[in-house]
Amino acid sequence: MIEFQVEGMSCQHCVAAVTKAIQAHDATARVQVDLAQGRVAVESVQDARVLQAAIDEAGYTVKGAVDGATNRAAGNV
Ligand SMILES: [Cu+2]
Repeated sequence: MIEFQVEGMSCQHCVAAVTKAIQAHDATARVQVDLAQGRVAVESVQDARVLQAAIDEAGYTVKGAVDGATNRAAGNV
């Protein structure tokens, strides 16, 4: 799992926009947004840089990314 620190998200519309942007690159991605913390947790087989670019393209600013403890997302299911 990857956690992004994202600036500019303020409402459920933003949550939906970010989720859609990520799922456009990986339809099976699991996205959890914490509006109060400005955090987007993503479980995806997609590369972190691609996910970051997707969030960026949606109009939000990625301030940082933290790779989760175990990177199960990288393995084949
Ligand atoms: Cu919004």
